[in-house]
Amino acid sequence: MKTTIFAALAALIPVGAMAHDGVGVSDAYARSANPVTGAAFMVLSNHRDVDCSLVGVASDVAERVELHTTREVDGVMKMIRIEEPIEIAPYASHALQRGGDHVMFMGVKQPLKDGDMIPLTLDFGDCGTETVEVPVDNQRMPQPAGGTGEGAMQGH
Ligand SMILES: [Cu+2]
Repeated sequence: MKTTIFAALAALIPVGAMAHDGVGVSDAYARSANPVTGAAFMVLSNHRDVDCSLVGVASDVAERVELHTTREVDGVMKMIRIEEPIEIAPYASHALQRGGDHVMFMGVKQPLKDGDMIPLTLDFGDCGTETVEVPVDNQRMPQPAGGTGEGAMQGH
């Protein structure tokens, strides 16, 4: 898997050699769940030798932007707002993926269409802030490891 390879490389390369010394964002994409709701997924890679935490997300594409996770509650997969920061260990990666943690857009101002670019700001607290452009890709299939991602997205 790409994530594993990247983590292995990151562990071998001294921090000074990296172009980036905070938290890197890769493989980002967003998709529409329905005309007013969408979600974004990506891999967060901590390039530092200290814990970094994703403490907040912001975008002007929607009225509300939240961090969510997916959990089984009474046998049903449900999306729940994350209250605690998402911690990323030194030189580790954390995937925001279907069926797991994700960025949720609620009250989307315009339906998310393929090829649209969504500006997204990720706040990593002491590890800095990253602003990325996330492409909308409604055709992309969930990762095999994403579990019940597709079902979990429905009706939210
Ligand atoms: Cu959600």
